[in-house]
Amino acid sequence: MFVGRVTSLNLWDVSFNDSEIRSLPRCVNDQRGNVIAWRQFQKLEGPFLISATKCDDIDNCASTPCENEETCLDGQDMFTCSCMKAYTGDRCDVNIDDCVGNSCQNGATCIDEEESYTCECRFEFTGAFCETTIVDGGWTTWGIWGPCSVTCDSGHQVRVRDCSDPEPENGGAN
Ligand SMILES: [Ca+2]
Ligand SMILES: [Ca+2]
Repeated sequence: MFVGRVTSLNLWDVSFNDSEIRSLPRCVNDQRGNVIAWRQFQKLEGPFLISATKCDDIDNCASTPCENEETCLDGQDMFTCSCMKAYTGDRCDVNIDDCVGNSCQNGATCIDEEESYTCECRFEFTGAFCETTIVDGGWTTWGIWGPCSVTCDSGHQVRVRDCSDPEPENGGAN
């Protein structure tokens, strides 16, 4: 029983001398054995481990197996995806987690993107990393009453307060 790896086999019903064997063209599809050609042998069932040779190989990248427009490298009976950008995995289908070691602050949620991330802030924070606290303006206490507009009958008096305690900051209410 044959044990091993068969990568090519052609059988002829004539014998060749050494120089004729050496002169047989390689990787030419129409130059095949007239008893059995590799193309037929490939279809036989047996205890063989058959793999395509350079001569039989196809473009394994033809089906564009790599995702996210990453580069496919054709190999012998295989392909390799070369992930240069934001992805990893055998088919460049796994988005690299850019949230690892992220700089989002104050309990923000990190949103992974392509070669970057964004911070989704809790409501009282803002900034790219949610590092800035939003301060809503607050009322001061009332000032003292002003003078009455008349000396008798009905008049009016004025007192004021401002929205400045604290001053609104970073987009807070005012
Ligand atoms: Ca190939
Ligand atoms: Ca990512």
